Amino acid sequence: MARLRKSLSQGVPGGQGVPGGIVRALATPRALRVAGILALALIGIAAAGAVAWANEPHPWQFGMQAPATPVKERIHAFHNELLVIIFLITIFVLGLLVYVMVRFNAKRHPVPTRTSHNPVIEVLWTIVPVVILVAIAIPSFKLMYYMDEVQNADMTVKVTGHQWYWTYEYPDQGGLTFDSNIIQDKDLKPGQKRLLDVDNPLVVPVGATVRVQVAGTDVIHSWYVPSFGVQEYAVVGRLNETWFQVEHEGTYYVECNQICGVNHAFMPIVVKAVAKGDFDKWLGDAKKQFAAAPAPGGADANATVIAAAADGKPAPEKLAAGAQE
Ligand SMILES: [Cu+2]
Repeated sequence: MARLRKSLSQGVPGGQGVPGGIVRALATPRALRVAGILALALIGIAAAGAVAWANEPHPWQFGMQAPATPVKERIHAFHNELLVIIFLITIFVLGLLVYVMVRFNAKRHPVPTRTSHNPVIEVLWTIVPVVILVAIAIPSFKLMYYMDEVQNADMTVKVTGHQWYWTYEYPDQGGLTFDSNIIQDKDLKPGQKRLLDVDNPLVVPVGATVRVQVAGTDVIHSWYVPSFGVQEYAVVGRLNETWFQVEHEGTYYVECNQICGVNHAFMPIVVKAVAKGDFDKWLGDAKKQFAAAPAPGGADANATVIAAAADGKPAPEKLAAGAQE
């Protein structure tokens, strides 16, 4: 660094162009060694991220969770494209700043020029950013519309946010409905994740296109699964829609993503993506387990979760007890 400072203060032989002192300073064996170590560390971090199958938050997590749906894959790809653009712009601006500091400092350039306008540069610095923004906007809108709506869904799941738990409903399955509550610390079994595991996770088949409808009954919550690229607000009186198609079997752990009151941190989301056969088996069991979930106003397929929850639907323990009646 001392060498770099000295080179900078000495200025540039020849007076014009790229400061040769900086180039010399950056080419020293020590600087090259440091750059090499940094590059290796970056490659290591990138490789670790690619290998680890992150489907839950990890301590000191770096970067986004690994994608499990086509939407999230596209979000990753777009993110990486933007990183390249941002990197190039930042390097360009940094280069300009360094050039100005070296070439036009008071010592080297005691008599400032009186230039106040340069039409060519002014047009360029208007047009070029516009072109860059349009180039970013086109894939951005494409992705937004791709995420927005799905035409041919294989199944529908309705998610309702409450203070402070979630209700899942399968309207295509005779209105199968159940609540998903956090497992309290004292009830955790070995292997269960504190603050992340729930009693009844949402189960979906791998490969199926799932339409997700999200609603709320009290305050705003947010149903959020980063590996799916899904984040949808649960708002009273609104039915928001999104979709996902999970490509990898696994359990995805997340949490509500909109501050919704004192127990906001205690309404995790667990989505299990299982093979089609396992899903059918689970469906059979779940229908029996939650059969006596009499949604007030009729347990038909059209009974909405909103109505059920607003009328004070019983807790899962009660539901299970009711099933034995
Ligand atoms: Cu919340």
